[in-house]
Amino acid sequence: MSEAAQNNPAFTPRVFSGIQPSGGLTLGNYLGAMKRFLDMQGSGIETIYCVVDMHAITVWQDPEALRKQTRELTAGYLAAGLDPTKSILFNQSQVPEHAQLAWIFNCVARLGWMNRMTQFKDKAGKNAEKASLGLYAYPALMAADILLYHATQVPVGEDQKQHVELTRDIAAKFNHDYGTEFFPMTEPVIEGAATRVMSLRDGSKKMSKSDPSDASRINMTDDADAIAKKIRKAKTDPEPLPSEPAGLAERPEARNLVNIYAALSEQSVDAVMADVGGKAFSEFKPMLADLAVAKLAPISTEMARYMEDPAEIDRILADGASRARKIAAPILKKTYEIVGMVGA
Ligand code: AQP
Repeated sequence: MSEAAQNNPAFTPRVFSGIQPSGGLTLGNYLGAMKRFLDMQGSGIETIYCVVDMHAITVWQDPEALRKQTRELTAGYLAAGLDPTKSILFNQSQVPEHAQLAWIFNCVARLGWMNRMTQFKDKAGKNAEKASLGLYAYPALMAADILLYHATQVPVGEDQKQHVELTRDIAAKFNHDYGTEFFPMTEPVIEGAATRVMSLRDGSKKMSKSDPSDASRINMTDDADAIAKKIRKAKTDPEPLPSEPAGLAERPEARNLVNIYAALSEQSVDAVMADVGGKAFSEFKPMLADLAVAKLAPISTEMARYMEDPAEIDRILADGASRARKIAAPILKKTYEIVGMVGA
């Protein structure tokens, strides 16, 4: 029995996760999150996936760009293999219960907890006074996204682990304060060789949609030439690849490229090292570029095809939202009753 099921015997197993339409989809989002989402789609557990547009506006988004990015991310989910008849796929703002539950959780979460969130510190940087209140409250909205569906498992990349832990803290405090067992203790699912894909320009920084340097990331819409060029120019060191994974410990850029190779080829890092150990980067980088193009080109072609029919994308999102609301509305109603809201 999975940890999630053991910890939540009273809850039907359910998977929820989301991605922000805050820019184009990156290889990091794909390997760290989306590919994992798709693996869970066929697992027999209900899967709910979201385009979290309300999270995206915690930093400035041009309205026209936000609309495009929302549709493009939806196209990315579909092109990568999400089947909207098997999973629920929708954008967050079409289900207002997310914002409603987030307010309740704003009143449960403690300032001390929020102050420990490293993503806020990273994103607000030195100018925290000018960051939006929404960016600070982001993890409480994320807890609402998850708990609104009583999700027991959340597939995420390594960077979101702290937020899923905060979700558990919020659920536990709510349950304790109101003397109930209403919310589950959600488990993060962080698996695979690429739980933290790093920037191609700096092995100490996460690959990110919003990095000002386009060369730092592979976008899912990049063509074969762009992918090959970015991999060729990726920062590395002058040594050949070691033959044991331990030899990558102090070589973050080399480790990153090997992890990407392992995730794309669905092999363990050990198996990849056995194959490529001893090779120079001048030999390994073209192998990686060929593999990346072979895996990503069909997805980007499909994405472009979906983008030719935005009305169909909007229809899929609206249908997903109405199915999501059928689950969310009764859970919010019960939450209001527990809290003491009259008329709930
Ligand atoms: N580099 C990464 N490696 C592995 N997983 C990653 N994820 C993001 N970057 C990497 C995972 O993708 C999911 C969606 O992330 P998000 O869009 O909600 O926000 P994020 O984590 O802040 O991603 P970005 O790309 O860095 O967006 P911006 O630049 O807008 O902040 C999550 O599961 C995340 O772990």
